[in-house]
Amino acid sequence: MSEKPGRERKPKALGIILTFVAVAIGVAVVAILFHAQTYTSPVGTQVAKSVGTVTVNGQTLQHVTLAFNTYPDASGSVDGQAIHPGGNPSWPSYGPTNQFQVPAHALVTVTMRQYDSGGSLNNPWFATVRGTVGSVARINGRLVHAVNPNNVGHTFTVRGAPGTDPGFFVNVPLPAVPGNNQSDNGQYETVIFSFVSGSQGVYGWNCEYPCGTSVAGFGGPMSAFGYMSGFLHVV
Ligand SMILES: [Cu+2]
Repeated sequence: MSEKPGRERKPKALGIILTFVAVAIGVAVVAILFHAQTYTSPVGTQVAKSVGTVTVNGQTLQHVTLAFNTYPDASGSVDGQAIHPGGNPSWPSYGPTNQFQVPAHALVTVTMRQYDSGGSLNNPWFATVRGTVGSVARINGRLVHAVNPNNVGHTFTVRGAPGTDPGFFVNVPLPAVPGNNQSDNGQYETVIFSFVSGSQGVYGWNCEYPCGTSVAGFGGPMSAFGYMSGFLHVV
């Protein structure tokens, strides 16, 4: 009689240990999968270059510049190295980084080269330039208020994180270059625009053109951090 409880206790203890091991493995797998989602560009955060001061609507502001591109693949162009080392080279991507830093309440002039092809926006609302100085962008030398909603490669769309400058919003549609999606034909559209940065805080930016896979074009590069999304740090 006295042996029986002992025999029962052993399998029970083993079961508890196995349960712990299974849970630990599960947690580790989830942690590894989440870690694989993190992305840091080989060049880190691009800190805007100061180029002096400028007067905007009668106010003297610090003037800074940023320069980045959109590519039909993630295998260009940080000194010839992949923007996403070990990532999905066939996915379209912003580059060379997805993290930008600008001063608060400064004029930020962005110069972009858009190398990707594209198609139709889900919502033509994003074909209009919004939140830039004069609500315009200079595309291949021409000032425009909007682009053809059926010929968009990507958009650069910025809003504050919850609680950060809720009135801040910038949307710049980037016209597509001719050619097949995901193939770099070397052609690009030059897109230049300026906006006045908001108050200090973290802002998120993303693309609103369905350039991804599955989920109506909003999966893959559209949902994996770092290809079509990132942060604007206003300091
Ligand atoms: Cu995109």
